[in-house]
Amino acid sequence: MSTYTRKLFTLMFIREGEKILLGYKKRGFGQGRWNGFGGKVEAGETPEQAAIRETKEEAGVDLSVGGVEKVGELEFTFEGEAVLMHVMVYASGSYRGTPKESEEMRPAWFPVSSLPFAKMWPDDRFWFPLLLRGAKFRGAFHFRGHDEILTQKLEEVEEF
Ligand code: N91
Repeated sequence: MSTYTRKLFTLMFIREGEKILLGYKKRGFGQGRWNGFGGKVEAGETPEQAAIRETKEEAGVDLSVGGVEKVGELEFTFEGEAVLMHVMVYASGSYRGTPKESEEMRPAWFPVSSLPFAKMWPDDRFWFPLLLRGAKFRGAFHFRGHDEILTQKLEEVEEF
């Protein structure tokens, strides 16, 4: 039986042609890394609503019109910690507004052929290729600290 406390989070990736929008995390968990936009799912919110809200708060971009698609589910655990981060991953190809810096994130577009993996979470190298080719995926990564992956699982899935 698992002794983890499961907490629900979201990550959002906005793609425009051969570019993808990432945010440089200026503070808090994941500081100094390029991330998708997202955070905790609050009480009374669906994960999709949370993903749209967090993207507006962190990058100033409105995704409420064009629609978003769930593309992945990831679980992250950390040695010695009791929380399991259950992350719903979304993608969107249409947005309103111009990405702008917030207190938390500095957004920037990256060519999909040249992502800043050296300044991203180490698991990104494994599941990003699936995201970029439009596949759906499920994965689990167990970390020592924030830099070392101890165990990992990743599979492509047909549907959610
Ligand atoms: O946001 C991105 C691109 N990746 C990401 C990977 C992670 N691995 C562990 N955690 C907590 C992550 C958060 C974001």
